[in-house]
Amino acid sequence: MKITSADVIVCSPGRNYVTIKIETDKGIYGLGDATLNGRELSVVSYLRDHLIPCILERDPFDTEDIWHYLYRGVYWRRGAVNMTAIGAIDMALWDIKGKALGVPVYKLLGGKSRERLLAYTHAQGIDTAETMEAVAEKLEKGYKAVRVQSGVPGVEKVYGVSGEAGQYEPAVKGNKPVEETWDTNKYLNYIPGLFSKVRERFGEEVHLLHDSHHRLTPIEAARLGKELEPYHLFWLEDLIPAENQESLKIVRQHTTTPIAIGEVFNTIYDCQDLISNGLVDYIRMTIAHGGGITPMLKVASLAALHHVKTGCHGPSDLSPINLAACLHFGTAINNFGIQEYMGYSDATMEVFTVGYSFSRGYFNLMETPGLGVDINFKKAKQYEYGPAYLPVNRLEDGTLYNW
Ligand code: KDG
Ligand code: MG
Repeated sequence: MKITSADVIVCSPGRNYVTIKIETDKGIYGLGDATLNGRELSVVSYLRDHLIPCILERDPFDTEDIWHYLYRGVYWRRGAVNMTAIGAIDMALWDIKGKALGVPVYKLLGGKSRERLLAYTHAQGIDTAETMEAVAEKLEKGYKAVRVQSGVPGVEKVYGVSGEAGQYEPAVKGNKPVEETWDTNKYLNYIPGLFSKVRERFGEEVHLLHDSHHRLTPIEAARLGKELEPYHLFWLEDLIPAENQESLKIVRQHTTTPIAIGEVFNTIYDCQDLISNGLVDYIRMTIAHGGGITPMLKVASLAALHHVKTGCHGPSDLSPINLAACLHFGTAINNFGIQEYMGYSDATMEVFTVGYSFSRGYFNLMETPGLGVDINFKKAKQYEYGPAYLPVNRLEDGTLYNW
């Protein structure tokens, strides 16, 4: 079998998505998600101008060699744009392999390690009362795990909270990022009380998660982890920006609250030290931004050696193709932890059809060959791309801060 052509589709059914379609001489095609929120067109250009020409005529079954060709062979390694593009190609090749053999991708990755996959969703509100109602609503829908984010008194707009009814979408349409403000002190004073109330009302059984979205220093993170200990979180996510990984030791020395990091990582080298030094409990890397299924199997193997489980990033700013790839990966590996699931807009689900279902807190994979996902090009064309950016963050005195 040979790759004969490939192209990239950019569409915006509710939000921007980039999809690669790779065609073969046997009439089988594969799809991959190449979405990088706020930097979509850079990945499109990288794929069209540089990577696609390198994969023509190759046998799509040679995923290992093609991956190394694109990773080592280009000389310039790592980076979000590069690895998202490689990830999309790798995903599409696994899709082709599954379709060619008539089996779902998970069967090629080790087979079935579990019947269904635990997922967590997001509950958010502008204040404690609204957040509690949002949690209640998710539990009524059958979710077993809920990420709780709330507006903080005295802070105008907080990560994870939309301020309007409906799905939270941080990327704002326009030609440059909007600005938000942040106050760590107000946040740290508020969050433990919120979780105390959530536990008191909803009991011990529900898994609770929280995302600090890279906003704390190590010692502030240590304080938050410690103060949240009585509420037994499933995980506390992205407490600190993870460039300086040594600093996670400070957090670890002070708290038993489980730590999840890695949604912005794109190679195994970004998480190697964190995992092998026992500094995280869950690795958040996802298939699209982690360079594809091929390298993520290696991340999972490394993680398994150190008691670390997966918790793949699965926001609505990655398409259902990435989610499907995460579910095949999660079905096959032994150390699956949990899958993030925000749900998708009706417009998104008009464009993509999927081979998984979601019920009462768990995903079930169908036995569709390949990744089990498709895209409707006619519909996709009706939703035109428009630039959208993630916000930037400033402290109240104007200092630029982590978003
Ligand atoms: O594009 C950025 C979002 O995907 C990110 O802000 C979402 O932190 C996030 C999460 O945990 O889903
Ligand atoms: Mg996050």
